[in-house]
Amino acid sequence: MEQTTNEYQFLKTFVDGSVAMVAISAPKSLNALNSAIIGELSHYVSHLGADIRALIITGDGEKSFVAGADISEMANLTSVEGEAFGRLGAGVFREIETLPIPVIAAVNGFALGGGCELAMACDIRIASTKAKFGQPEVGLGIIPGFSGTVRLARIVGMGIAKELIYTGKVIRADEALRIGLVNAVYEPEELMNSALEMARKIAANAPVAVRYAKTCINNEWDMPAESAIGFETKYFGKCFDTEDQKEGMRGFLNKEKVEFKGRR
Ligand code: CO8
Repeated sequence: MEQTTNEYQFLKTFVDGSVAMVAISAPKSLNALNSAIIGELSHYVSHLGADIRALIITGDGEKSFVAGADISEMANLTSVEGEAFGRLGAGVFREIETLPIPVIAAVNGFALGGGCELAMACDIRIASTKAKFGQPEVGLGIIPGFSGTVRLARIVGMGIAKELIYTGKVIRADEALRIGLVNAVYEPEELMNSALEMARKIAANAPVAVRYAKTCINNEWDMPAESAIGFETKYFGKCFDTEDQKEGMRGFLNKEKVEFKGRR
């Protein structure tokens, strides 16, 4: 991927065609998230180009994805300030979760606390064999504050989420795979290529359809079945208003490879 110049202090940004990648880069703290980094991440995801069809989030360096929220910034917070810091991080993670394009977390090392929560805000998580996951907050006298208590149970189930959060234990990539926290595990040198390959595959599909699929999955999750089925049917119908649908089906019937324009 080609690195792009940017105005950020803590983000390295890359682009490869319609795939973008951002690496969080704060080497002195193993990429721990302080409010400046959270602000930069928010700015970056809200200014992605309209031509970008998939985003990869990773951590810079060999050792860490994100080692949590920055403990030195949190140490002296009051309850009001703590709530504000939680709202800041949770807000950006929700922005990521609801981006109109799929987001892949390529977890290359420590994904602890806020790092695990960042990965969980992404649509898909893949990891290197060196990755380590955990929600160690209760060992610091706090609880997960960037939506970990919300998303972990939704991803791995209530019982396992409670065990991980109450014990604060750190698990390896193979265990994360076993419990469904990550979709796949790769050797470290294969991780980024695998993320890129997955992102390119997503980017080659009809962008509006991918966006509608994400909207459906995200929104139907906690709806009653009848409403969820109705929601999907509505979006299924909307697909037939798109040029991509006409082009995709024409290509299939004529045995031609189609390049989707992402047009409604
Ligand atoms: N915050 C600040 N600095 C950190 C963090 C962090 N989360 N993690 C690592 N660092 C720093 C270390 O202090 C150290 O700095 P220095 O070199 O100045 O001493 C440097 O990074 C390197 O770390 P280590 O020397 O500890 O490296 P090791 O390889 O020995 O250990 C670990 C790596 C296991 C990752 C270890 O650093 C560690 O346990 N880090 C903390 C992990 C953690 O507890 N994360 C959760 C934080 S809490 C959180 O994320 C809550 C999210 C919700 C917030 C809600 C707000 C209200």
